Amino acid sequence: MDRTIKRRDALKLGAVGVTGLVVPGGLGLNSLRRKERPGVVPAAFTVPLQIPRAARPVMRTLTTDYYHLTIQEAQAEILPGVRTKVLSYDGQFPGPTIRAVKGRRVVVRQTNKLTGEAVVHLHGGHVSPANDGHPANGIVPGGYRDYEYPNDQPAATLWYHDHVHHMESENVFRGLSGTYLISDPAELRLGLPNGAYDVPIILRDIRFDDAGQIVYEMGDFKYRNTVLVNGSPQPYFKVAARKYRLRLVNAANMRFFNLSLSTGADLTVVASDGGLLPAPQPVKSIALSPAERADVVVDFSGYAPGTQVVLTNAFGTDEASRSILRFDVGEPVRDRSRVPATLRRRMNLGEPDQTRTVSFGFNPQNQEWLLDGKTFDMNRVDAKIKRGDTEIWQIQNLGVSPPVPHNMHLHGTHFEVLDRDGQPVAPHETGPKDTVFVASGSTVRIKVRWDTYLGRYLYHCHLIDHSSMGMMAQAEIVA
Ligand SMILES: [Cu+2]
Repeated sequence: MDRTIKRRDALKLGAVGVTGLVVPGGLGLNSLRRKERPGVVPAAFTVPLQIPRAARPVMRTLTTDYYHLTIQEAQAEILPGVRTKVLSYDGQFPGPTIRAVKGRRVVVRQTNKLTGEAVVHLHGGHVSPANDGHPANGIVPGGYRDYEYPNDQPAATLWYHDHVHHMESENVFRGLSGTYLISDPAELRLGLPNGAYDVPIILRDIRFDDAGQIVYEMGDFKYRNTVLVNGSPQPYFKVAARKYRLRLVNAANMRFFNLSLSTGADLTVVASDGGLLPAPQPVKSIALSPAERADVVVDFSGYAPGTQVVLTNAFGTDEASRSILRFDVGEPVRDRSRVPATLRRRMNLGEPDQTRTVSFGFNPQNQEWLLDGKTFDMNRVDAKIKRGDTEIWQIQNLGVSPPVPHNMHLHGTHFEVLDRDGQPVAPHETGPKDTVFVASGSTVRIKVRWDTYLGRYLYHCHLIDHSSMGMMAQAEIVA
């Protein structure tokens, strides 16, 4: 505990202007909220950004990389000097990064050493239903399951996480998620920043008790007040004065982020959930709902060594959740990377064969979150879809008061977002997506096709506490 300080003191330190970003009146606001921020949190930007280690294959053949991961309890040092009990893949918080290459199969043996069931979903993976982490296929305590991932899809930032029904939100909150990155030769040829300059930035929030242990409460969006970046609160990241590819992953259960650079410089979006956009899109800010990803290129070459650039979150509720990561710019280094004007061909799913409407709702009598008026039943098929058919989905958030946002995640495919309430969508939503934000009272139209496997895939709200409570359904892909 000696290297940690109480939040109260952290606020004082913040107020003396370490970041230069403390807003007038901010302290007063934080004082009011102090009771909602239990636990011990270090002063801003005192811990280095952790880069989750890459998983090492246990065996490589001509066609396949084999991994063994263990789902287990572990102790993680999230707050300096504090051992926090987490759930983990291989003892890592967040889980190890799996690096796959298009066309090379990956097989992950997941051994469950927890006392309850576990099941692993590769979010954004085009995998068969048997390997998709359906909650019907749980791994019993002491058991294992081999997940086969063909990686027959374009380069993309995916992530894997738990999907046990009713437990997924708690399991993910306690640590069961990690990134899974697919690269491919076409993407490598583009010359985007690579290697040490290609960095996952995994964002989430967490709630601690006074002893620095995780507190999970279903549906709690109020007290999960500590934002973590790659598992640390408000880290700093020493960067060279050159371009970086930052793979932004919203791995939070319920929290939305709206990200910008404190200097007002552009974030150049190059990819979304399912991989590259047709063309790079410079933006001043990027909003990500839970489970959405966006890869951005940030160019630090214009800053003098010693410059501090903060990744800010306009949706933060206090200084610590608004200033979430600081880049400390170092010396310039040779940078041969580039961002070409064209990245890939635009998705073309053709003319739609049919239109389907799905709706997010709520039953105030029993407080149930509903998809199409129903709570999830894994023995029920909610949508029969012909393989190869192109469908338009009109996804409605029917709205409640006060308004609650949702988002839609489809398993087993990627889709094109057509419009939101008839309006064009944000630049990062113009690429292949697997999760899309649907504001209260809003309708989003997407175009989608499942064209590979037959069988059952989930679709659900990815405010994962909502899906845990039943805001989930399943499609059956039929011949
Ligand atoms: Cu929801």
